[in-house]
Amino acid sequence: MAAKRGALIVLEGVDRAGKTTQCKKLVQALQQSGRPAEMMRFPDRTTTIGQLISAYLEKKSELEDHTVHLLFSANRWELVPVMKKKLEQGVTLVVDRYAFSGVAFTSAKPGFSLDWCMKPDVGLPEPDLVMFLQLSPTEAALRGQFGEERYETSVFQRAVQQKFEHLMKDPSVNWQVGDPCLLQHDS
Ligand code: NYM
Repeated sequence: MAAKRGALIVLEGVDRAGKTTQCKKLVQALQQSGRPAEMMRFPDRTTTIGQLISAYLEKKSELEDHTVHLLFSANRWELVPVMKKKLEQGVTLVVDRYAFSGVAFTSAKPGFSLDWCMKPDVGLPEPDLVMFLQLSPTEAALRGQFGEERYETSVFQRAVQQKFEHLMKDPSVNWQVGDPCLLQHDS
């Protein structure tokens, strides 16, 4: 008998919202409850495309804004066969960022419409659930020591947050908003 399809669960949020920690905890909790689960993350910096993206994010290279947007999308598409296979095998995928980050980050740059930004990702496997980790302004200020990567400034992150808020109005996506501070408690 074919395995029941796994669920595709995406965690989204601005930088430093705690997505990676929550993804790991969720995978652990699913596995402990006897469900096969694995974590994935985008960008996946291990592929050839991912390495181009990583160099750009680390400011070791410059890429034209449309070009890097398409590379982020291509990085998702190149992993689609793997994702589909695992989902069909019954593995639940917990994904740290997906196309929503792609749209929110690029459309926060001047001159990019949401519509244009969304087009390259049309047709990707649709998530069953997208959890948005909402960082409170107080907590964001505490975590304000951004790293060295591109996009890690308060001004840009605020613009990204607004784009996410717009995307969350789409009723065709199963958005759930969570507070990472509350979620981090084990109780
Ligand atoms: N990012 C991530 C994009 O600009 N577009 C995308 O499609 C995706 C998936 O890359 N600042 C941005 C968001 C983050 C950075 O950081 C990836 P991290 O720490 O690897 O999640």
